[in-house]
Amino acid sequence: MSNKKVVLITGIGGQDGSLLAELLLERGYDVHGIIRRASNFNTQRIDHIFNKITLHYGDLTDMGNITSIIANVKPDEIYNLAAMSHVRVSFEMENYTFQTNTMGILNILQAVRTLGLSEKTKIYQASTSEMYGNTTDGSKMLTERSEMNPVSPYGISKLAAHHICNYYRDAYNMFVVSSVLLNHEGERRGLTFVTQKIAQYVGKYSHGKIGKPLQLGNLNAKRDWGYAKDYVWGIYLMMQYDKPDNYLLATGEEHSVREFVELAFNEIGISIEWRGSGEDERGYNKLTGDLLVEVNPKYYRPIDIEHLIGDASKAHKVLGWHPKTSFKTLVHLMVANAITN
Ligand code: NAP
Ligand code: G4F
Repeated sequence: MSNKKVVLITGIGGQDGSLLAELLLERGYDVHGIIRRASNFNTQRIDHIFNKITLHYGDLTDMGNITSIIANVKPDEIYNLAAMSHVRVSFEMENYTFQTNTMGILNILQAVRTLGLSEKTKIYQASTSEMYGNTTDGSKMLTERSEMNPVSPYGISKLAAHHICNYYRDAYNMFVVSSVLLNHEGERRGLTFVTQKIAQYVGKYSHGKIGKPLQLGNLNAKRDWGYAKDYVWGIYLMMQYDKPDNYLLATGEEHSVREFVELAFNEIGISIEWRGSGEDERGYNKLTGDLLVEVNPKYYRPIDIEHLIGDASKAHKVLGWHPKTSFKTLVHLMVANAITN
């Protein structure tokens, strides 16, 4: 029998799941992951490690399927990274968002408990700053203890999941960690999240692929944007600590969508000049006057969160976790990747 620790990662094909799979392979784990059946290949982010991991077809909403995977794999650690993770889409897919994000973790917890694995299997849940809602104007740093008033189906589904995790840890004495992650991005970020959308546009523009101007929604929104690799390291540390607890990971800085646009175009030597306001705001190349960015209300949300900024002191103190990548470096890495790929 192998001494390797066995891990099961849901959402292994996603941004964080693929980064975590690499990290755990490096640390000698036997890595298993759950992917969904799709009519096209959906393993681009894990193709380079395909032969080193074991994949299982599954869906968080399918209790029988999840239970049988856990029964077969008998993992030492489960990282639940699968989610309907797009906030705007959650307004259009409310029911499915709850089925995946809330019932999904409940299915995992119930499976572990009923299979008699409660003492063996540690469980990680990816919670989110969307759980806070509009509770700060940016002058107050969010912590693990801040008030939570989510304003999106996504945020509500994740807050319910967070409470389910707390309840399982307290009621059944299980090793369950639920951590609040502020936005984290990188080269593998999904194409419809704002940072990657901007980086990809700038990458194409640098190659002369000039179509219509970049279409964006709320330019004023501010986020605490970190680098996904740093966050995945923090997630790993939480699961290695001797007792389960909830931690918040953040950089402690917030920047607006508008600032992200400016820095991203700066990477290819373009300065942006903004003219107009609200739906009529536009971003021009300061030197040539070319129109580069337009506001398109199609990308507005029924309710948006204007500020998200977090204080990760607890993770610093207890786990020794610090984000290593600055905002400027993050933008640089994403644009450089978009230019080369
Ligand atoms: P992501 O790139 O969107 O990856 C999510 C993964 O979940 C994808 O592989 C997706 O599969 C899979 N998935 C979706 N629905 C599923 C279902 N019903 N059953 C099984 N798998 C399903 O997300 P991420 O950015 O890596 O985020 C990882 C986790 O952290 C998520 O839970 C997210 O909500 C949470 N989080 C992320 C951030 C952030 O800024 N990135 C911040 C806070 C919390 P397909 O590839 O087939 O779509
Ligand atoms: O990139 P976003 O879609 O990320 P959002 O909504 O903050 O959610 C991400 O972070 C959460 C943590 O806080 C995660 F839990 C969640 O899974 C996801 O990873 O939007 C960021 C901001 C929003 O205010 C949005 O209104 O950018 C604004 N925005 C402006 N124009 C846009 C666009 N967002 C998107 N996706 N597309 C736009 O064109």
